Amino acid sequence: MKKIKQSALELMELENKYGAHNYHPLPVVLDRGEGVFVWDVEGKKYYDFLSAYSAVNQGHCHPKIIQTLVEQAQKLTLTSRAFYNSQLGKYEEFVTKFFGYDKVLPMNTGAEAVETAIKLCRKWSYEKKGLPENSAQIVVCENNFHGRTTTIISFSVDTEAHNNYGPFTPGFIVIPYNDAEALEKVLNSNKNIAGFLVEPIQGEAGAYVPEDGYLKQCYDLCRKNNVLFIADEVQTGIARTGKLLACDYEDVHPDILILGKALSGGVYPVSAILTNTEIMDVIHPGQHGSTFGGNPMAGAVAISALKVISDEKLAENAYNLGILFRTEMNKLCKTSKIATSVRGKGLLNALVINNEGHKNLAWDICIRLSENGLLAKPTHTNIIRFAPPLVITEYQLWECVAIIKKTIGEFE
Ligand code: IF1
Repeated sequence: MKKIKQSALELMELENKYGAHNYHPLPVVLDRGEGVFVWDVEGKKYYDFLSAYSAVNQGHCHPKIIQTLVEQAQKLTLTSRAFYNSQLGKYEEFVTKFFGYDKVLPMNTGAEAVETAIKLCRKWSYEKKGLPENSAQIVVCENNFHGRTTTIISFSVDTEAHNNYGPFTPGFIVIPYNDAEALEKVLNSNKNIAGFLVEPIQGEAGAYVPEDGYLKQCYDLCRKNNVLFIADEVQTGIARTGKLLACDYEDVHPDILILGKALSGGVYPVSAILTNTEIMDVIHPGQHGSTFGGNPMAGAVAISALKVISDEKLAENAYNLGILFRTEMNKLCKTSKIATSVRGKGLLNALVINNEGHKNLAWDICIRLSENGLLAKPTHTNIIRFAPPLVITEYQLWECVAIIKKTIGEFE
């Protein structure tokens, strides 16, 4: 067992005593980050294989993004949308051209962007598609994760996220993920469907990758039925899966694209939805908004964060190193009794742990990984997600593969 110094213990105790217990963190207290590394309060250095749940794709404290943040912070931070500001229009032009859409609606957190997509989809369905008032249904998938608001958790099948938060928001139909036939069936039997909301890869479910062609099939079914295809790329977007968007693998251009997390490089909460003019224009002044959404800090930072993605070719790096990572993990799984399989795309990967007879094995492995200098977090008790910042080099990745193999070996 690693000895935890008093200063770290005190800091953990403060969180335990004064903070809500809505998380169960690994016992490390982080103090500093740079690129793929973070340091704890005792100065121990770790590879960060969580990347703040894929928010710091550009690496911790990327100098260009931080420079933008600091310069903008010294100039103007928040105006509200009661006035124009000198950054927003430039950002809106940049982000729409970057992703190939007509228009953007800026928000702050991922959940808010999902909420925005739901509201826009519903409004579009009444005003353009012509559904009867309050009849709109949005189809979602089992084991989805789209955020924590009351409406979003209304259609979560995760009991932890859902139970005892009712009454819930109606208007959602849950179908199995990775099952285009299920979508076809529901579209054929229900004429009040406005949209299909889907994660191109299910993140929280443990980097669950659907079959090739699934997204395209769903997209085509949506087209055929005049239903909006809404992609939640909050976690999969911004180069994480080896392409700018995970939907790019199937040449699918979602009707509504939802982004968050790495849109700011993880330095500031910036989220957005992107869509075409015909859909976006159903929202008029006063009908949706946010005090912070579209603020000048967010705009400046997001331009900088997206430039880093393309300038440093992070999608290509994630693509190539993802292949290397899964190849090495597959080799590990062949010889290991503990590591059973690896899945994922780009640098969003998950290792499945055989925890029969040792329920907390994945957690214990993560503790040992941290002692060995690599931070990762278990999900669903037997899955370890591995998602380093995309600035990781091949040399560094080999070092991390060695740490993972050595650590698993310690449990065999
Ligand atoms: C937490 C998971 C990751 C997301 C997708 C929207 C949001 C998220 C696809 C909401 C957020 C998070 C939030 C974080 C844990 C986390 C997570 F394990 F729960 F699933 F990343 F893997 N759409 N994902 O993944 O974005 O409002 O948080 O900005 O603790 O809730 P947000």
